[in-house]
Amino acid sequence: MCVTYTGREAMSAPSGFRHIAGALDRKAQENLCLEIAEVLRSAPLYTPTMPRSGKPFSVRMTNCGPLGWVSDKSGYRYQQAQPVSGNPWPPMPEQLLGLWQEFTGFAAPPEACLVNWYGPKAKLGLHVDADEAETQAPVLSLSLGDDAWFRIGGLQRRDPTERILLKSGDIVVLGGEARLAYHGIDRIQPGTSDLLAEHGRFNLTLRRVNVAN
Ligand code: MD3
Ligand code: FE
Repeated sequence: MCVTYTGREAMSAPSGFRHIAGALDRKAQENLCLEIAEVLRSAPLYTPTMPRSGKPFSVRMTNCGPLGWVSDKSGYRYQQAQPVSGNPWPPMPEQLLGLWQEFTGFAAPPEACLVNWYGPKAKLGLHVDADEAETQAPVLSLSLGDDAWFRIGGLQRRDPTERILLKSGDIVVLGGEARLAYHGIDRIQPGTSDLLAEHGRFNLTLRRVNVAN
């Protein structure tokens, strides 16, 4: 862990965590919104359910790219087919492939882009992303729409956490130790952005799933 001093308090963030505030300008954000609208036409948002309990997530999801992350009563996994229609996921927009290259520098392209939609009341509990065989590749996250309080801790659930406000156009790159850190979204702040027609937030996470060779 590396300790960084912000002037007011010492924060202990896992190494390999990069927050690039304002990475995308307004025009780039608007272009991405159009691309997401296109993805949603062939892969509508669905409500995932928790393994075993079958309890619905408050976050709605879809994916683009060759693989998509899904969750239902039988568990979490990546798959080529959409869970509702059985169709393949739509292709990943070029703009996203460019951002992956620019911000991660990872040679192999991402295989999955998970699109999370947060309505005004949605949240995502503290969890670790551990469904990818490829753990050397970073994860790239991109926020669009309303501000969100993101929480990140350490490798253990009991480790101390800190809160970071993610705004529209921000990118977070998780590599190294941070790749396996506990994290989640406490809540969004409805109405803090006018990018989207409705109150809410999109988060896109780009991931390499299989080990590149
Ligand atoms: C830290 N998404 O999809 S993005 C997820 O805003 C997820 O929708 C949140 O957690 C969201 O799994 C947070 C930032 C993020 C993404 C992946 C991470 C942080 C991460 C992977 C490891 C550690
Ligand atoms: Fe996650």
